[in-house]
Amino acid sequence: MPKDITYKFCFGPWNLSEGQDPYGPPTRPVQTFDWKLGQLKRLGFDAMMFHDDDAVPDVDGKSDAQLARESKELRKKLKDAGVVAEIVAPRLWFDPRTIDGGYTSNDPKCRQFAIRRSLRCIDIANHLGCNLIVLWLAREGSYIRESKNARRSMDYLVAAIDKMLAHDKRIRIAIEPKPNEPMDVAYVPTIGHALALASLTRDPKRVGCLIESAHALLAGLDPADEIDFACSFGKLWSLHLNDQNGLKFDQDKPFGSANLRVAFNQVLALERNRYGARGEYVAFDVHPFRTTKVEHWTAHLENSRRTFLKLVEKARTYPEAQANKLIADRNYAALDQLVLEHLMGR
Ligand code: XUL
Ligand code: MN
Repeated sequence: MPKDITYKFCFGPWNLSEGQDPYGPPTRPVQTFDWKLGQLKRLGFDAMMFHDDDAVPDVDGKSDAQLARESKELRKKLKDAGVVAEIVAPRLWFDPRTIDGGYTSNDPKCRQFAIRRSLRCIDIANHLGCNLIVLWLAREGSYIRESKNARRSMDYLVAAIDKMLAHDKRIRIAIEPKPNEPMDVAYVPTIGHALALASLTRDPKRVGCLIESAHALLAGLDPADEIDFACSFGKLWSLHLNDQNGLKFDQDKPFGSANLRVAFNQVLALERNRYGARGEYVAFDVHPFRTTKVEHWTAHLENSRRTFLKLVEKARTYPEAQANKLIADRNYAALDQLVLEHLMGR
């Protein structure tokens, strides 16, 4: 295993959430952006990830000049805090015009809105000095299969990405697939789908992906295999580590919380692919449990990073020679136990 990557860490303002769920209101008081940035700095994280309206609230109500001014102010605030913006993602799932999807809405005016909003997201990223745009395709799918045309939707997705690529020759786009929630069935559920879609765009070199552990698990996949698959194509440009207990709602649990071995295998995969060597960040898309008290508000982030770093140590001390001997002997029962005992320690 290479032992030289020093990982850089990241989270977004939404990862210090207030505890609301579809069945109940917030359980912690709303906090300002400045407080969240202060926490990120206090915890010693390196970067912050943004939705366009995390960076500039009420994007649609603002002129281009206002957008430029506010994002430059934010850039200065980040610079003063010694923090960079890792990614910016258009939030295409809150506005009434995205009820039936953004790029794949059946209404042409709504599709135009989604594209216009994405181009403005790119402008914000530019003002922040960031060239990586993330597309979580939240409502690009259907609740009722017959309500949308999946074949036409692929053309709409390619056309929208092509417009973004043409808008700015320096940006790169990382697609973050998720198989369901909020949709019944999403059009881009896995990394294979994301990379196949990338190949249809005008500049496939600039379209890659972001893997979220929970999203892969919801698709019934092992996130470590998704990491190896994406890295075989040189396409893993960002990462949302977290955890998920089975096929439920998107739980965004702390990394390793539900299945330490699955977490370990993700770290092994990151190490063997030298993730981070080209400046990529490890982001934790994790949420505090709803029951979390104000004084423990950042524990899920600190714990995720702590678990990650402990698993890096486990990856770097993994008895590979011993494992290889067992593999050569097809003694997978012993290999299984070797992994468990390595994880449990002495
Ligand atoms: C949703 C999700 C989002 C994206 C950013 O499941 O993971 O927070 O990461 O839009
Ligand atoms: Mn995510």
